Amino acid sequence: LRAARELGRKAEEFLRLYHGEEVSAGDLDSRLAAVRAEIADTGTYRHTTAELAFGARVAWRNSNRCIGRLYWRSLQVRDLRHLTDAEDIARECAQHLRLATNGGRIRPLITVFAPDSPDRRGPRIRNEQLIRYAGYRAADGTVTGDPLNAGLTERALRLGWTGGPGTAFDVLPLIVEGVHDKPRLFELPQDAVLHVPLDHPERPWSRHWGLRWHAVPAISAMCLEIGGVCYGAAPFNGWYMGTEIGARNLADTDRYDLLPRVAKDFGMDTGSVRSLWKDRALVELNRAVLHSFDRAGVTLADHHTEAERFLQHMERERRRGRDVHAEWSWIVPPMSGATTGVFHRSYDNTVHSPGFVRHTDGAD
Ligand code: HEM
Ligand code: NRG
Repeated sequence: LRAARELGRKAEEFLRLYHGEEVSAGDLDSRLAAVRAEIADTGTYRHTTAELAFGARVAWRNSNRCIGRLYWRSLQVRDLRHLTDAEDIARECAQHLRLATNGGRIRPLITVFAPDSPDRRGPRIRNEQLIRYAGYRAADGTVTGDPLNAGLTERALRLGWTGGPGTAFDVLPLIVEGVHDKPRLFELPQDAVLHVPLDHPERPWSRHWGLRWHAVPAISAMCLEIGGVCYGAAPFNGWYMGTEIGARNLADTDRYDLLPRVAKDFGMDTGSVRSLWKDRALVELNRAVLHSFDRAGVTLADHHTEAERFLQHMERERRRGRDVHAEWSWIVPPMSGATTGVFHRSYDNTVHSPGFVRHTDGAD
């Protein structure tokens, strides 16, 4: 009963927000009465398609860690709430990737599967992102591939995955829990995953290095919470900002750790940190990422442009009478921070609903 009261309160708060912002929403009082009756009757309530789309877009708008929020209104929403089975979900995750990739012109997109309800947990996707590169840990502790995903890789192997070809960029299968199922494995069809081969504009890396990254970052293990309803399987994507790949995924010492190799390729003096070889290698690696995505015709933001857009977003929201909340340490890019405008100010990090939240259940 307390849970139902709490849900009713959250539903009302969301519906007031929706009807306050969208003139096309119709009569608030009659909708509130219908939702209250539905909660009393069933313990939960169903969003309309329009409420779901608005809720998902505002969840993006409320993502304090996201620098890419200028285009929050343009998020495309696929309403697949009728799907609860692992197999259907895996198939539609692949289709999500095809639609989002769009031949390289990346489209911001979210696919929403069945929500949790009071009597049963909804489906879950256990991969942090739809596309993740395997990290195979050897007996001596060294990892082939992405060390970040070593745990997920072990989990897939325990579930019966026979492993990929053993490159540093093998795509992991999806681990999906349907409503009635134990976790099941599904390989992503090759045509659903676009990879961008990485090359440096002045060095012939592509000939020997075999570096690549995937075109679409699709976060798949966060819960979309709208008006007290939790959509635990709701993968979403925008496009990459170059530094995510060049200054973190490929550069962090506990990820692909490529800075020493890049520095050597350029003949930099790696004997002393005071040569700033790490900083110089970072710039070259990030130039390679921007160059390669441009050459492949795949959407990718640079951190200077995306930071400008974020400040534009803050200004536009202010004019609409809304505050933008943000988390400084996530908004400021991981290289050249103070060369971007987002560095030189502070932000209110208050969390709002609708939003994307991290599950605590069954991560491994
Ligand atoms: C985080 C950029 C679209 C929701 C981030 C981060 C960046 C970013 C750079 C920080 C990631 C990190 O440091 O690991 C962008 C860009 C987009 C975009 C360039 C292009 C359109 C979206 C969309 C959504 C979204 C469409 C949701 C509908 C989030 C969330 C986080 C985040 C929830 C925090 C993730 C976490 O806590 O791990 N974004 N984003 N973003 N973004 Fe965006
Ligand atoms: N840093 C992570 C991805 C986090 C989300 N970034 C985005 N999201 N751009 C990585 O894989 O490097 N998005 O929805 O576009």
